[in-house]
Amino acid sequence: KEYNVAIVGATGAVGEKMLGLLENASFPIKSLKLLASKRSAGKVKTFRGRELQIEETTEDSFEGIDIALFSAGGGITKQFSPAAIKAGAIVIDNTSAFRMDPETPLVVPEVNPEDLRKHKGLIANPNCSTIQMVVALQPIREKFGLDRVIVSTYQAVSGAGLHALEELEVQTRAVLDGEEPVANILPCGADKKHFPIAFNALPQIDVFSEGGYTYEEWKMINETKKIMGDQDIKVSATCVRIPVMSGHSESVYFEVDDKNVSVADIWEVLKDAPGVVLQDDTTNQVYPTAREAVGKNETFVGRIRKDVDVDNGFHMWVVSDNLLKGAAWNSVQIAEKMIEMGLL
Ligand code: 11C
Repeated sequence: KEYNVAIVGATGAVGEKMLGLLENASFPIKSLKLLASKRSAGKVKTFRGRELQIEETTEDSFEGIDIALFSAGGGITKQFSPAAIKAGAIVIDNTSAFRMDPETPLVVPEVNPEDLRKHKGLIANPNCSTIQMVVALQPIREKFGLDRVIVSTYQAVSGAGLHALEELEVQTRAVLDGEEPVANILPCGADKKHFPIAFNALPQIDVFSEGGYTYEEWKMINETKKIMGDQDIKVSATCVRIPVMSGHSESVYFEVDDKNVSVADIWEVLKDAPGVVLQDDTTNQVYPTAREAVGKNETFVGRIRKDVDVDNGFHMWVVSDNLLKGAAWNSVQIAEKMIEMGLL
């Protein structure tokens, strides 16, 4: 079978990566439709040597579409996904619109592919910072049990979109030229105040919510439990934006159920884990960095060490390309997995 695919949000940071990944998708693509807002309609992109014109997304855009990859903001998903599903498409949605909806599977193919079978037309792609963390934690959890996670993130600016990337660039130049950096977007376009990201670290991603945590932090907490299918795992998060273009890094502290686990045991599990690349040799300064992870689909793990005081506690450093495994690749991978499982 060959598939008719649509990308909704084709001009965004994630949409562009989806286009790039579909060039080499493992499944046959019969046609590709690029959809965006009215403003972008008429622009041209190249796919497999052919020029494709971007069309405005409307309710009639999905006739004959088998797979619709949405990444244009939650409002667009809410507005157009019902029409896509009605037209017979499977929607794979990269926004937070339906992630916590009990009827909607929230899937990372390395962790919970079986949840794909429960879909009702829409599958949600988790938040970028959650995806890379669960890819690294799941193999450990399967072998040794997982009781608790405390994560601090070092998140790249591309997570906030192309305009935020431009803001980082302009501010960096301004500071180097001895000027005052002007902030219009970060830490969060929807919030009242803005602070420079250049040469800075901002302990706010998304707006603040319950208990003094931001939405980004709640996403990491709630999505981890849903993907792992275990509401009892204790999860807490602090999400920080740093002046890196792409590649999210995370310091992950976790406690396993088994008290006799060693670092070597964790290495053994992670060295062959799906989607994981172990880079952990401190004597030779081998560990993952954001710069090296960019452009790759895997999640890189290093700096694994035992906690100084807690027998079953460990620390690790987890890095991945937030626009690839954190977004575009996980979405395309869901489509590939569904085809492999006979669901599409
Ligand atoms: C960031 N994690 O780095 C966010 C971007 O829920 O899909 C992704 C937001 C989302 O800013």
